[in-house]
Amino acid sequence: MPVGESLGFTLLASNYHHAAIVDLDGVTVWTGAVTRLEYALSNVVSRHGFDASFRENLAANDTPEWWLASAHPAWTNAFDVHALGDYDADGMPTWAEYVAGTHPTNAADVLRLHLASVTTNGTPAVALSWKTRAGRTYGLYTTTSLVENTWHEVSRTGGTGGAHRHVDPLGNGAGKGRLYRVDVSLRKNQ
Ligand SMILES: [Ca+2]
Repeated sequence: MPVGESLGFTLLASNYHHAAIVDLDGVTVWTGAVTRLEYALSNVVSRHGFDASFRENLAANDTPEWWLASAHPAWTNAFDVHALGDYDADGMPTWAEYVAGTHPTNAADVLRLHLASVTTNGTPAVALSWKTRAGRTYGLYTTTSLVENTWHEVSRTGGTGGAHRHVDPLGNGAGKGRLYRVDVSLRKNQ
């Protein structure tokens, strides 16, 4: 282009995304959240680097709108309502199913901890298992008292897409009640 002229850009976000950041020569010159942005460089007399970053639109609890729309054909608006609801009544709200990688309209697809009594090396133990999904990290916790509510981490593992099984020897706690909890978190940037 001739020196001294202006150059205009039109940034168009795809569905369920928005333009978020514009950098010029490595410096942020615009931030916001719009689906369409007109940006102009005027009086251009030298070489410039222009970068535009787009982000996904997030509903309640950081649930991506595109994921909600892909999960149910009618979920194309009221995204917060859908994210916070429990459409399949499996006890897990839709936003949590996004984190867990389960399907929010299929009650059979849900993160659930299964327990079984087993014996390991001649002593009582409990076998805990659950289905995992890739891209998630699972923490298994136990406590002997909901009153104290002090949870101890038993294991931490990455999801593979298969079942994960952990055998917890009961040891001296064999005679006490023991509770277990499994937490899941989404690993970002994968
Ligand atoms: Ca659900």
